[in-house]
This record gives sequence, structure tokens and C-alpha cells, in this order.
Amino acid sequence: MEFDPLSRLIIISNRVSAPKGSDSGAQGGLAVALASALREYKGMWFGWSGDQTDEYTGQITFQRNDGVTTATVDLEEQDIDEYYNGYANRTLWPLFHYRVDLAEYEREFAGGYQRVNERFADTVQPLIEEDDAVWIQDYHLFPLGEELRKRGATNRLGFFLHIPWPPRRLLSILPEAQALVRSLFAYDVIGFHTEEWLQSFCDYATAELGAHMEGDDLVLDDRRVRVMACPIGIDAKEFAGLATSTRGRLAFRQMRDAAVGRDMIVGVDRLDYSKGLEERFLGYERFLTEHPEERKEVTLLQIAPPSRATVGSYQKIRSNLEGLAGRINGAYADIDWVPIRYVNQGYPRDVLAGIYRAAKIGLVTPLRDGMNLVAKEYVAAQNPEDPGVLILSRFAGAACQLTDAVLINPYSAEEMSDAIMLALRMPREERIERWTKMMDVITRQDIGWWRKTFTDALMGPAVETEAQTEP
Ligand code: ADQ
Repeated sequence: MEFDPLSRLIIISNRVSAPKGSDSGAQGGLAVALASALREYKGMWFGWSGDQTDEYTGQITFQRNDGVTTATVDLEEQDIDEYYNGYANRTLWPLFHYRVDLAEYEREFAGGYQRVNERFADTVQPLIEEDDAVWIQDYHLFPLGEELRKRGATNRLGFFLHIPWPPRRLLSILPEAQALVRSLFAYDVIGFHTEEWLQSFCDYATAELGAHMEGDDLVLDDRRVRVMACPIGIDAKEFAGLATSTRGRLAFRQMRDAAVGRDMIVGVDRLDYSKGLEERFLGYERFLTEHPEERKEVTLLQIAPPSRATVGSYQKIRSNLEGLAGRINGAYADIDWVPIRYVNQGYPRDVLAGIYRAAKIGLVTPLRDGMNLVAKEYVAAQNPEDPGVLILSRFAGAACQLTDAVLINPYSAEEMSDAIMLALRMPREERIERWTKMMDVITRQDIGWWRKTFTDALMGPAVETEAQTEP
């Protein structure tokens, strides 16, 4: 299929991040990538405004910013409780991150989730024109494609999942699992970050629903879905540039000054139980116990801005971590040294890039992660002549691409301790060799590549115009 120049791209996600100009603060790479897709294909970006209203009216606020049109709606309190805080973040998120112990199954959550997806479908359907392609993002909106089809949409519909897809036996715990997977056959293309997540999805669909593979397509009755692994990336060149920008260099110097000759280890994560922060602190403590001679030679900076603060499990992890950091500092700190600096705020991307560059070790140890962009950002920010070492969890999607990181099992404090020692002692030539290979992958499969790979599959490659093909 070829790209029809009349096709627009409609992106739908839970929240909409409007481009905020050049000083984009903590705006993530995903928002930038989706905005650039929208500039190329025109179209618009639809989703929740993040605001609450007394009663859902479906009234849309349109804004045009930096070449991108956004269309947002407000949600009712009950919608936010049941759909966003409930089913999305208390049911699906923990289960899809293998945390069966934290997942809650309430009929109200499932009902609210379905209701909001139906409301989104009712509201967005009149905006979709015949030739548009629609690209739906992430686990908040699994059933939206089916709801659009029920309302008569015949458009190309794509879906990308940003989190892991759990193994079949795990997913079977979800009371609505079968209906949820069946609803995904409304899409034409479904993308995952890794082959592992893709295989788990196909495994469920074939074993539980009786679907079968035909080449790269999964077929169920009269529906055919192209399934693909398409790892998300970052804008590696831009991020490398940020690390040496004025503010990046300033942050780099501040960090080096604060470290007073010690080797800095850095962790940067949303405060989320999937990121393995408690295990990270325990692994670092193990290192301090096993290597007393190294104690004052290193310092761990953990940056973890709070997220989803109204969900109980997130409040719990926050207080657990504060307790753990306090205990470790209490046990090991001296008048001239603290082992852990634990900071709960977000930083602009250029400052973050400078911080990464100042760190000898990037410690990225999620217990389960769809991809993990921090790992890629850490690599992109390094000085090519004297790069730091990435210690990466085998259970992050990024481990499939960054095989030259020091890969560890984040549940093992011993492995983490050994990896920190290995990284601190790693000769410069080896650091350069590993970094070069990782940077090569990150540059080739960057955010533009991810976006193009998916939109090509959904809409067909853009047709070169005559002007472009002329010699
Ligand atoms: P997240 O779980 O949010 O994303 P991640 O991929 O690491 O995880 O992205 C986090 C982003 O937030 C990074 O760009 C990082 O720089 C930024 N960030 C984190 N802490 C910050 C701070 N203190 N200040 C400023 N910025 C900060 C989900 C999935 C991931 C998947 C992405 C994209 O869980 O697995 O990689 O979507 O698909």
C-alpha cells in the first residue's frame, strides 16, 4: 500500500503533550516524536487535557502550537478514578509489569475504563475523515480501535504498546483478558518494543483465542493484524548536543564539583515500583558492605520525581525508599561523605544530559520495563573519549538492543555489587568499545526511525514527489 498524500494522521493518547518551543523543559522524546509525525502528515493529536470537569460533555478544546493541532477533553472525577487511577494504573500497569501482587480487579475500574474509551470514540469519531490513519498509543486505550469500528470507522487503525506484554499465564489472571485481546483485532497494525513482548501477545492470541500466524500477520476469523517489534528510540544527536550545551556543561561542572573527585553513579527514574529502586539501593548497599575500601570513593545520585501520587502503591514505594535511603546513609555516612543523594524532582533535559555525562556509571535497573529511554539518554550524553559505563537490567526492553551494556539481574544484590565494581575498574579502551557499539545502535534506531517504521507500516511509505525525484 502506498501513502496517499491526502491521508492525515490522527494520534490518540491518554494525555496530550503540546510542543512547548525550544526550551522544552522535561518534555519527553515521545512527545517530540509524535509532534514531528504530525507536522509531516498534518492531522491532530487527541486526548485528555489532564483537567477535571463536573460532567463529561465531550467539548473539545483545539489548540495550534508549533505546527501541531491538539484536541483535548476534560474528564469527570469518576472517570479519572476508575479509568486512569483505577483500571489503567491499578490493574493493567502492575499486571503488565508482572506485579500480580499489586494488581486490583474491581468491576468499577473495568466499567470506567470501557466508558472512557467509548466516550473518546464518540468524541473523536466526527473529527476523523475518510482517508485519515489513526495511531492509538498505549495501555489506557486498548479498546478504542474496536469502539471506533463499532461507530463505522473503516480507516487504517494502528496501536503501539509502550509497556511490556505479559506472558500468557500471567495475562490469564485478568478477568477481561480474552475480550481485551479480541478487541485488539480491530487494529491493522500493532507495535511492541521487543520480540519478547510481541511473542507473548501472539502466544496468547493463538492459544486462547485460536488465532494463527500468516507471515507477519496474526489472523482471527475475518480480521488480519500486522504485528511488529519496533523499539522506540531517542533523538540521539540532539541529546548528545544537550550534554555539551551551555546549561548541560554547567550542570556537568556542578556535578563534578559536588563529587570532589569521587566517582558518581546516577539513577534517573519516575518514582515507580517497576523501576527497581529499592533493589537498586540494596544492591548499592551490598557494594558498600563488600568493598569497604571503596566507600568514600563513590556516591550515588538517585533522581526520582514522584508520579501517580494518588495511587496507594506509589505512596508506599515513596515512603519505603525514603526509609531505605535514610537507613543506608545513617549506617555508612561520615562527616565528609554521604553514600546516597536522593532527589525527588524533575530537571530540564539539558541539565539532565549534563548530569548523565558527569556520572561514571549509569545505573538503570528496572524489574520490568517496556523499553527504558533513560538507558539510551545516558549513553547519548557520554563523552566519546572517556565514556561512562551503563549497568542495565536484563528485564528492560532496552537490553535487547544495548547488549554491550553490563547486563545484570536487578533482583540480585550480588550481581549489582559485582557490576558496580567491574564498571569502576573498566579500562578506558573497553569503555570506549562498548560505548561505540551502543551509540551506533542508538543513532541508527533513533526516535525518527521508530516513528517512520511504524507509520510506514500503517500508512505505507511516503511517496516521493516529482520534485524530490528530479536529479
Ligand atoms: P517511562 O516509564 O516513563 O515510559 P522511560 O522510558 O525511562 O520510562 O522514560 C522516562 C522519561 O522521563 C525519560 O525521557 C527521562 O529522561 C524522563 N525523566 C525521568 N526522570 C526525570 C527527571 N527527574 N527530570 C526530567 N526528566 C526525567 C514508558 C515505558 C518505558 C518506555 C517509554 C517510551 O514505561 O518502558 O521506554 O514509555 O515508550
